[in-house]
Amino acid sequence: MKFYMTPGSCSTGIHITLEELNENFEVYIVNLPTGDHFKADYVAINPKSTIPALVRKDGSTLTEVPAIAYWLARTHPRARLWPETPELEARALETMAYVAGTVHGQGFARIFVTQTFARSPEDHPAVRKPGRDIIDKSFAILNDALCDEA
Ligand SMILES: N[C@@H](CCC(=O)N[C@@H](CS)C(=O)NCC(=O)O)C(=O)O
Repeated sequence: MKFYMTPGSCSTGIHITLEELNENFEVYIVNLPTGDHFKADYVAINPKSTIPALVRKDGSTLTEVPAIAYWLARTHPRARLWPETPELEARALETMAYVAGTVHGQGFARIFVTQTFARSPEDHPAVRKPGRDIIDKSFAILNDALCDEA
């Protein structure tokens, strides 16, 4: 498989999962700061211009962290990464959707790529503050959820 990723980004979770599963894959670094993700050769692979993207053995591309994580878990049942009951499956999806959509997309994105929310540097503090608030709130929620499961 071909794994398109950027070191230090949200693709790291999928990178760790691929390693944990002892999968064979080639890494392709997509340099976000220089805009590799908007270049035609990458857009042809992932028109969303986001990483991660996983090109599988049949040549099809899978995107979105929760979808890639789900597919990897379900196609490696012996690793027992995916729960078995509808309740636990729903809880796993609930957590992945929250982390990818809210914690990452609404929280950390405001801190790491502030300029995509507001071009003018003087507006950046007003973008980062709610990002920080979202992260603090979501970490508390996830901490409580994980403590409940323990
Ligand atoms: N919903 C996507 C989000 C992926 C995403 O936003 N990745 C960031 C890097 S952490 C990215 O590609 N940013 C490029 C951009 O937004 O221009 C997923 O779950 O894979």
